Amino acid sequence: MMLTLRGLEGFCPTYRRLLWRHLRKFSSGAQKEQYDLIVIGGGSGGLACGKEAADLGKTVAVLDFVKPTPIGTKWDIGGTCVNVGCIPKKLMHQAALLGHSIHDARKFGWNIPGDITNNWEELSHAVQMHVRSLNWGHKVQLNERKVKYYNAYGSFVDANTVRGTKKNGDKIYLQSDNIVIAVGGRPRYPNFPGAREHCITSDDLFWKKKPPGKTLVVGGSYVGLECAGFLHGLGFDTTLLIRSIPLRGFDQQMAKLVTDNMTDCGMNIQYGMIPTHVEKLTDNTLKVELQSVDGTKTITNNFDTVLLATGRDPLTSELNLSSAGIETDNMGKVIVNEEEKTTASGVYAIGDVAENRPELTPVAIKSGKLLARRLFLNSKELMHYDVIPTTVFTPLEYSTVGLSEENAIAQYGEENLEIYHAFYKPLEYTIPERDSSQCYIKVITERYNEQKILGIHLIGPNAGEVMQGFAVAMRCGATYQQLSSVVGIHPTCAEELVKIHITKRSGLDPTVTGC
Ligand code: FAD
Ligand code: NA7
Repeated sequence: MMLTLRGLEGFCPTYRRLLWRHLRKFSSGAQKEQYDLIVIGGGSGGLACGKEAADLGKTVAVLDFVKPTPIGTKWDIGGTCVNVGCIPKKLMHQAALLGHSIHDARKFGWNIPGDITNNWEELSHAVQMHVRSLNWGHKVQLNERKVKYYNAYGSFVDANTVRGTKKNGDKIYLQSDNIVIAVGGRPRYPNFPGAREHCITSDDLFWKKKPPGKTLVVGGSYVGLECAGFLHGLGFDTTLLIRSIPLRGFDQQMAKLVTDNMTDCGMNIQYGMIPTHVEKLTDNTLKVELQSVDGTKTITNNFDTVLLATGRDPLTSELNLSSAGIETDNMGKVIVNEEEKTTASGVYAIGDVAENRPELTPVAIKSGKLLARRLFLNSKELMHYDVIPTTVFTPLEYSTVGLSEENAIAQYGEENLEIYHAFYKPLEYTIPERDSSQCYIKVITERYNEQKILGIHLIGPNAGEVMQGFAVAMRCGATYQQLSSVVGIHPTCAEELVKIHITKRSGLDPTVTGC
């Protein structure tokens, strides 16, 4: 029998809803657990949303399930950031930076004997141990809040019912008036022979027990650049393949400086080439056929590892979204409004799986928390998806908040902008005689009135640490006058931002000299 709310007309609305819930629970043979909130996906966004709702006294169930990669890598609760994203990536970036620092240390008088080499087995083991401690921490936090955690794959039965499938095939049925989709995404494999069989992605790299050796990294976006950056920094022979432009969507002047720096550090970057065939040889090395994008040139080269960083797909195809009336865009991302509502009443989507959202952990977390407060605390606060700072953790970090120069010109017109810029030399680069050619800052402002700041860009050591505070200022609507009225902290790289005064329009040399 198909049970509908309409079938209970005649009862008062409150009683009708209670009765409906009660009848639904027993209407299909399987027992259905009732919750105030069901979250599908225990990553950055889903966990934040679920924990916040539980802190507000609500009953919450979280389903999280990781399907292994084609070569069998799998991990535990916490999602992309914890297991195969931000956390292991930043730790490996730090390991690579330490290698540089040890070289510098000699110039600063430290007596460091012998060759400096990194032990991949030790590094990856340490990283994996830390990740496991975070997995454990998430489980403890859910337990403390009495959030019911299911290691089960969720899919929709209808807009109020989720079916969870456990590893052994057992099914559970959960019901709620509030369901949050927070399933994130996974790496996309290009369609050439050998891609799935012989190549790895960022989902495998951090869990790799053996050193990657001579590595080909495919993809010019930040995942590709960051992985290539730390692999090269750890001492692996690394080639980076960029099909068209680096860091699409980011300010292209900054992107070029980032890749120039990588080339200056000795990395081999090849532009306009794509892999077309990967074959495993008897000695376990990979024979890779590379072709120019225009198809005129083909070369082959052998590598120990091929890492694909060619984009990510949202994990929506197996959620049975149509049964609940939830619509997606042509990339499979869930269509949402500013309240994170999907096209189905009572169903929401947050994080990487939602359309038009910056794919960043703090974005997923904040939108999850705010959603829980709107659902269960009568809050009206919406997530702001503009002025979101982010950092590309390449060997020389690039951090940014606000508009790129290209987008500022498109939105405001070049004649209405003032662009301040400066090349600078970090003090810590002087004694080790490090090249600072790519240490550069750019502040984009309105040209007239109070000169509201529209975008800040910084390439240099610890750029991410520097940018966070400037992002607060931008969020508060800071102007150029306010920026330049601030006294710097000397001697730092951050002070160069408050001292910035040379405009691109002036044509003056933007090289900072002396204090
Ligand atoms: P996720 O964290 O991906 O969580 C989704 C969870 O749902 C996963 O555990 C998944 O297995 C599970 N799941 C999927 N389908 C189902 C289902 N049907 N049933 C049950 N469970 C399911 N962001 C930053 O801010 N800073 C960084 O430095 C950074 N570095 C990154 C580096 C790399 C290599 C990558 C790949 C990403 C990086 N990101 C970074 C992006 C960041 O990891 C994501 O934006 C963030 O994890 C998105 O969170 P989410 O909750 O939307 O999804
Ligand atoms: P992105 O941002 O989608 O970028 C994918 C990159 O891979 C981009 O440089 C593409 O080049 C390149 N690409 C795509 N397909 C191919 C093939 N077939 N061959 C060679 N190169 C290719 O993906 P990321 O994985 O770096 O990051 C995705 C998100 O994950 C990101 O927003 C983070 O939040 C985490 P193109 O520019 O299209 O020429």
